[in-house]
Amino acid sequence: MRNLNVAAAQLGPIQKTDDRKSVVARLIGLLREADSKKAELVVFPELALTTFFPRWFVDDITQADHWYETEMPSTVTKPLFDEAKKLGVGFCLGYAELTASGERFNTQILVERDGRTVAKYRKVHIPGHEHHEPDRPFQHAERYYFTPSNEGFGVWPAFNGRIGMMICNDRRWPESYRVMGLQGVEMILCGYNTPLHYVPDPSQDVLQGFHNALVMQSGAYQNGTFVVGVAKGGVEEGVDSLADSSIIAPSGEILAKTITNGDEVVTAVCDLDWCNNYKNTLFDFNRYRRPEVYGRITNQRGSVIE
Ligand code: CDT
Repeated sequence: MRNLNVAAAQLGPIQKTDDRKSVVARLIGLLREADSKKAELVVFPELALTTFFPRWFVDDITQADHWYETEMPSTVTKPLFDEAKKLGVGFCLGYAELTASGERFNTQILVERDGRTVAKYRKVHIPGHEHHEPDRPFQHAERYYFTPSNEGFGVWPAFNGRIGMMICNDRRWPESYRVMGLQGVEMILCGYNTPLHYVPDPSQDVLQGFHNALVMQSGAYQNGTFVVGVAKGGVEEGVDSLADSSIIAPSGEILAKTITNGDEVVTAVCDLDWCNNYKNTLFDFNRYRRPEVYGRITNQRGSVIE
């Protein structure tokens, strides 16, 4: 048995006027609650330090610089890192990253229980639109604010297991899970901000919770891995977002799920050896996969009708 007690630390809304200091205080509160539940790893949502700013468009992108972090930790985020190290709890935190060379990424950082930074993951699949679409009730201009990362999906030895990361829209793409599955991933950490209203096709609105569970449970099962999906939910600046944070087993079963759309911590003890029940049987990749007939997966982007 390799038990890892993991916490999904869901956030309720962060409004535009909430400053970083108050948000970090909320994160520390959730961290302490997770610690009181004996969690060793606490997973926070995507863009967990600010409101979901891609819902507004600015003509000059530098006007949005204040939403991004230029260092991690910074003076304002350091108390979270210090408290986690003091408690001996690791964490995964999503934030907007502005690099020294001026690149903008939607990023998650993974920090071990001793305070060591394990890795940064930068979002690969960037949804939404590049340009201002004034007819929308709210923007989802992630493709304006973030560069899609070309670094791909890593898996790192940490927390006595093999840990991978993805961010929000990545969870809808089977390739995200499979690339990590092919590196022996045992737990995938995923923060998200998912508006309940999907502007391009509102018929999907009532299915948001179903689709969220569908993709993460399938990805877990098909790759023999735990998945921890953590929301920033509730009504943020008038936009209602999905909560439903959950911890999913390699069987595809949900072990723990939030019941509110506000700040809430749920935990589950995850035996990472459970992954082998799936990795060594039905999903024994080495025995059963047929990469020689999967060429289209990496050779083309859109579907080709011949
Ligand atoms: N943050 C993020 O990636 N959200 C998307 C919303 C749908 S695309 C407008 C998601 O896949 O949940």
